[in-house]
Amino acid sequence: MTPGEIRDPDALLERVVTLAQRHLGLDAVCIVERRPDGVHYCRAAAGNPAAFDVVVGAELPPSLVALSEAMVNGSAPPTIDGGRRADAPQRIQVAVPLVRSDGSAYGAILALGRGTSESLDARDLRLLSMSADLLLRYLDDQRDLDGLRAGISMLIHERRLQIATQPIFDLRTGTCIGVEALARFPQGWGAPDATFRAADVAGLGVELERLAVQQAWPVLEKLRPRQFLTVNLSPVAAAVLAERATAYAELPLDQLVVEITEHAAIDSYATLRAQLGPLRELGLRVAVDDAGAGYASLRHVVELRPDFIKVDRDLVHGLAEDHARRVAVSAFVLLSLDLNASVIAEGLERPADLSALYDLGVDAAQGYLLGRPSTEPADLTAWLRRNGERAPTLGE
Ligand code: G
Ligand code: MN
Repeated sequence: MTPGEIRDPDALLERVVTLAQRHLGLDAVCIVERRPDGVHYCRAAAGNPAAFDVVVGAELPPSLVALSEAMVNGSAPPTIDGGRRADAPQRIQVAVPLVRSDGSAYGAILALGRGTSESLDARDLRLLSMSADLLLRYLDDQRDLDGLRAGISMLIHERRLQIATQPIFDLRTGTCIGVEALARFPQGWGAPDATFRAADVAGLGVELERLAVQQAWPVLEKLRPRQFLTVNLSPVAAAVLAERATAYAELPLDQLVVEITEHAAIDSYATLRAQLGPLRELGLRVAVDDAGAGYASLRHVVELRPDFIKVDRDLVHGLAEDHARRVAVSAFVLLSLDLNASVIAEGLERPADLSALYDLGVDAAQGYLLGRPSTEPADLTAWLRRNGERAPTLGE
């Protein structure tokens, strides 16, 4: 499963019961979950479930438990019962089991009606079985999501997030002007980006971002006077954390840069500007991250008036041999002049691209060529010391 594929939970359940009920033309359709404690519980229903004493969010009435249980434990096949039984002469029951992809039972879909079942046939049973298949994908996703949420909660609880730093150098002077804080998770969690996306899906995105900022805090103490620390924040987290930050007067805001990730959609620029505004007045600076990587980057730049434009590595890598990339980077340089911002090239890996950036008037750069992200305190100390002297890899 990739987290992005998880669909809206209850909407799908509602849709399935509604469609099934309309198609079958019966009075009610419901989705039953048999819980580990053996209780048969109605998760969703359409039509008029009350006519059969079925209530969403409550136990199934005793009269339907046997049918549901027969589906769950496989003792009866998918069934159309036309109400020929003496105890329920007028009742029609169509039922199929809900079995997870790992073979474990989840519950059943029950369709209920009054009258006789003459108009119902095997095709109707197939429709209900197909609906069950659809639901199973969702149920599996749901279980994955629960697991994901538990995992992310554990990460946050145990603060298992390390900070790597990566230096940013001024291309004219070779000075280390600042470092970016990059979150690193324990082995098995895959790329940090994916973990943040997963946390978002699990509803824990802001909390995880907050932990990253907290873990990055100690770096601030190591900076020299004019150096900065950048932290990556989604627009939502930036707004939430900005609200809380006003409480901390002791923050060295003039050494802090918030990188607003460019992939993220921004619902309201006005709100974000208003929330960041007071902090920016106190010295907080803002960077637009991954500029040029998505359609929104120009809008971010224009609306947020950042202090830094961080040009995405896809535009930087190979620009020495690519006219179009150079023109695109120049556009950001021009824009930065107008906004009184600085341009930082990201993902610099090749010396040829370094000189091309220099020639285009880009202010600063970051990338494997100048320093790989590192969790070693010694690396950080060495980078921060590079103050004023011209680094051997920079310029001619
Ligand atoms: O979106 P953002 O620019 O914050 O992404 C930073 C990520 O890019 C980090 O995970 C970091 O490890 C990675 N990174 C940093 N420098 C380079 C580089 O020169 N090349 C590549 N491919 N990745 C880099
Ligand atoms: Mn970044």
